[in-house]
Amino acid sequence: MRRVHTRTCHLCEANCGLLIETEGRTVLSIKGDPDNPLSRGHICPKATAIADLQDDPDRLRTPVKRVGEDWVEIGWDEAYAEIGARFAALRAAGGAATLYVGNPNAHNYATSTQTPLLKRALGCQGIYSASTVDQIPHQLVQMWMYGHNALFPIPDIDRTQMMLIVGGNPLASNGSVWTVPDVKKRIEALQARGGKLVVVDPRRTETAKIADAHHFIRPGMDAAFFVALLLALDEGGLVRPGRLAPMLDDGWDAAWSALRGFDLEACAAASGIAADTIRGLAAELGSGAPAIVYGRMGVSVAAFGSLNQWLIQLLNIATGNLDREGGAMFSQPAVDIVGGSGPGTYGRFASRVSGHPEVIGEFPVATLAEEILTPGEGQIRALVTVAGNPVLSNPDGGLLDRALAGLDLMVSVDMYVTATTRHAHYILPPCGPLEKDHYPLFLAPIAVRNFANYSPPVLEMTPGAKADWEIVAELARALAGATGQTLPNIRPPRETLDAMLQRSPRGLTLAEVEAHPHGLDLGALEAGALPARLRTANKRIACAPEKLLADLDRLAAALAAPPEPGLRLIGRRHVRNNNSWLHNSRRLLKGPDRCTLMIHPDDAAARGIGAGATVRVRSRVGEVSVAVEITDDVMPGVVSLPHGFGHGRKGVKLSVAAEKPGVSINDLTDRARLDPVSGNAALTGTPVEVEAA
Ligand SMILES: Nc1nc2c(c(=O)[nH]1)N[C@H]1C(S)=C(S)[C@@H](COP(=O)(O)OP(=O)(O)OC[C@H]3O[C@@H](n4cnc5c(=O)[nH]c(N)nc54)[C@H](O)[C@@H]3O)O[C@H]1N2
Ligand SMILES: Nc1nc2c(c(=O)[nH]1)N[C@H]1C(S)=C(S)[C@@H](COP(=O)(O)OP(=O)(O)OC[C@H]3O[C@@H](n4cnc5c(=O)[nH]c(N)nc54)[C@H](O)[C@@H]3O)O[C@H]1N2
Ligand code: SF4
Ligand SMILES: [Mo]
Repeated sequence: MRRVHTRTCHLCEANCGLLIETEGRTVLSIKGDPDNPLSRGHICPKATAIADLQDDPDRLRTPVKRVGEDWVEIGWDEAYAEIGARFAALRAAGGAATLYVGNPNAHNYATSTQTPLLKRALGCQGIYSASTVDQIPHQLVQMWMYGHNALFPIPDIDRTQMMLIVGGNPLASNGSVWTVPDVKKRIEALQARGGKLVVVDPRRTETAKIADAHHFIRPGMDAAFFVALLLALDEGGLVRPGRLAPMLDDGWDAAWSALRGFDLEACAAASGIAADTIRGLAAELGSGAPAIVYGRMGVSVAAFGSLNQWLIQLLNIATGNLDREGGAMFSQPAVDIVGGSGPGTYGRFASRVSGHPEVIGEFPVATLAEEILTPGEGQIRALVTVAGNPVLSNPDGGLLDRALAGLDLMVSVDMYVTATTRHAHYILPPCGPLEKDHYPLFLAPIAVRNFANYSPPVLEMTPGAKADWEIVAELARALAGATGQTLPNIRPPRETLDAMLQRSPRGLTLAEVEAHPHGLDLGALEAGALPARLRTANKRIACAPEKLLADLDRLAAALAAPPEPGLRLIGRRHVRNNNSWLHNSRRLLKGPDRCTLMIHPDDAAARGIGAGATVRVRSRVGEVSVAVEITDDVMPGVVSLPHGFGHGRKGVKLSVAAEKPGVSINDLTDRARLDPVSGNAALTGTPVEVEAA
């Protein structure tokens, strides 16, 4: 029988509504849902690949155990028992264990209800996750300024007149830390009403190409650019927080006295953007019309990631655009994570080898390899990964690769044998993507409208299969049982979700949400939401968190140092890829090889490199060989390589991806380069040498 199912796409942050037509277990089509109030029918090529994922013969359907270089199938109970026994022995011998949680967990509410118990069973103090190669600076700055790490300001693109995007490429990524499906149409609407989009990026990206203006910036120098923008506002008498003024604490003046110690011209020169261009941008941002500054991956995965996110907040406050229609706004989601969880933590304990402070219970992934490789009490000897591929996604993946190979116990909850999971002793695969329910727990709160949408499973679960949350829950109990711990009984995630909905200020039930299969629209974001949402003790915005104010000295030192010569490597995303996975879908793989090194014609000529040549790219930690793409879309002195490739490693079982395996940018990125405040890896701006192979 043919049926059309409504569903929220779980692949990226955009949360598009889908219409999935099935006949039995066959997916006939996947289309955008025109009646979804948030995505309005938008869809990207990745969504159709959900069917490929569901049917992929390479996708593991049963647990497997590694015996030498072979994988043998094993029953669930046997797997849990063996893992439990090995874990108990390892713990008895004093070995430490930890957890790595990957990006797909942000799109899986059910698993997130279980991972805290897995952490507890493993006995680890802090965990590792994709957050420290991604958005942790946002969360840290929000925790310090607004009192809760999940108080994300959301760019109100639909009502703004001026949007400045720094280090984000929503035309490829479909938005990040910003659920904004159909972003291209929203940008076009902004332009049609006389508004303007300006992009600051070392590459003329897909977004830059449709923007009203684009400015190249020297990788890693955004903090200097933001300081220059603030100084230009000050110089022009445009610092006008207006109705925000009573909400600002004493830090506001402290921040300005520190900022005024910088020189606008020197900051502009360091960023590579002319001072007068910056003055022009300040005039537009400070005009009084609704305006937004938004910064994403390019400014987060940088050595000044936290400083950048702080300076962005100051810009939106200085121009009176925080918590205002058409500015950076705060949501009132159906499930209120802010009200329902603690604010987040910092520095309660530190990482063993390098002493990095814990941030919201996490250690920097940049330190995972050293924690595995450095002997001593607390050395990590066991690792569980849940939906993560750190060998390809973490800095100095080559070293991590070698570190994982030496673990005494590694268990991966994943459906593929990847660059990472090939080191596992056991892989526990979840059911197919269409066999799970879905609620965008972490993404609805960052959407451009308040909305809720629950999707039941499209297909019945295959007998013997399990959802991720069940695997994580059962694994946690197996580990706990083997080491004499008891964990609470398993509570079905649907029940937890229903309780979270009911506890939140809107007081919805899951049944009420489910009654709206196309999504429940809870209205536009409301101006003036912040005072009731602020979680700081004094109910004011903490404008100059101590660690950030102090970090301005590091910026000053960087500005005083002579610029280092040589090329800088940056990353890139493509609309047909998703991090390191979805590379095994033939329909997404179509077209020319996307894993190329973009290089400016002048830089290519200076090295005698011709079009299509294969080059060697070398950094402090590694080397790759890759074909070049000569283009003036990258600024001189900058080269760009996409991340997520590198499927050619021995033992990876991704037969389609293997046709165009590419190389991993993270064999070049350096774990020693990170933002010391948040521990986020500085993936961007890696110094590299490029030469003809
Ligand atoms: N140089 C560089 N590195 C980067 C980035 C960059 O821009 N440049 N981006 C960073 C960012 S933003 C992120 S978020 C990280 C991502 O880093 P990770 O989360 O470590 O890696 P992913 O590539 O997302 O891999 C996801 C894994 O989960 C598996 N998987 C997918 N869906 C499911 C599921 O439903 N259940 C289970 N159990 N497994 C599943 C896939 O098979 C894959 O192995 O990479 C980061 N790394
Ligand atoms: N198609 C697709 N969509 C995705 C993903 C994917 O892999 N593929 N991944 C998802 C995930 S996990 C995330 S976190 C988001 C990320 O979403 P975005 O942040 O929008 O995506 P990126 O393409 O990483 O954009 C970063 C931009 O920063 C620029 N950049 C690099 N270095 C610098 C710098 O020093 N300064 C400045 N100003 N810019 C710099 C890069 O050229 C790039 O254009 O995308 C999500 N959506
Ligand atoms: S933009 Fe993201 S959410 Fe929308 S269809 Fe594509 S992958 Fe899915
Ligand atoms: Mo991400």
